[in-house]
Amino acid sequence: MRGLMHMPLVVVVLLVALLALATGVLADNTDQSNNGSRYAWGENIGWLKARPASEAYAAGGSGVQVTDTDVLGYLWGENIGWVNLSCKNDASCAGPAGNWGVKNDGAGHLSGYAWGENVGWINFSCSNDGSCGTANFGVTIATPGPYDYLADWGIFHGYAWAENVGWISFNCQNDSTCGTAPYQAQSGWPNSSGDGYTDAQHIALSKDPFTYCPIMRADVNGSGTVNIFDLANEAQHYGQLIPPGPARDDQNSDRKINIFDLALTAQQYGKSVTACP
Ligand SMILES: [Ca+2]
Ligand SMILES: [Ca+2]
Ligand SMILES: [Ca+2]
Repeated sequence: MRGLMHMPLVVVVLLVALLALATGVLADNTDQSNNGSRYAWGENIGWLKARPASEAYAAGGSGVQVTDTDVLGYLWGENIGWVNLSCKNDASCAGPAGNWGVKNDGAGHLSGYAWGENVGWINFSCSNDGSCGTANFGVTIATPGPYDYLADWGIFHGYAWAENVGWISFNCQNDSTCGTAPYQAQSGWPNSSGDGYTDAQHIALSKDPFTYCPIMRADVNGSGTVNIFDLANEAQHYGQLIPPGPARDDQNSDRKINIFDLALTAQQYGKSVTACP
């Protein structure tokens, strides 16, 4: 204890937090492009970070990990310390606080509560307490739509409400600050590898959801094989911008469908996604 007393407070706090984390769920899938998409902004508390700078994008971190059913891991608040997103992090769901945490309905609509060690409960959806009639808020995660870029999947939108410190915004689009202070948070979920097959699809095929597979990318109709139907799909939208062309056809993500996309798909011709790692 004497040694502890001589440490700066911040070091002690970090050590305690690390000890807590050591017993918890350690994995995150935030900011897969490593472009800084890992921030939320609290109007009264400043920045919250969804993946620590010291950690790589991979299983094994303390940051935010989204699954089909839960949002796990921790946010780190520069001014408020750790925000625990689920009782599952430290296997405390059978404890007196019950089975609390931020939940995912599988379509990116979040609900439930997080717990800030210094700020109390943080509400991720007005549906939690039936208050949507008076203040319609919540946090969502973008999921695949016909014209949505793969690069846009997993981006957080909307607000959470912290009972003691007010609104927490997960995207600069919420408050029109993208021009001056751009920020967002992006999860790898539902497509941690960025290839167009969701994590759930990888897992159903016993494939690694963190590994980009060019065969999956080229299988634009999701049939499991790259063949003439995928090329025909692209040819049907040849020359189109996105939208109205479907983003899934755009192999090189340059927002138009042309010969380069057909060529990339042709490179995988005849292959099955069973060949993916
Ligand atoms: Ca994927
Ligand atoms: Ca196909
Ligand atoms: Ca293209």
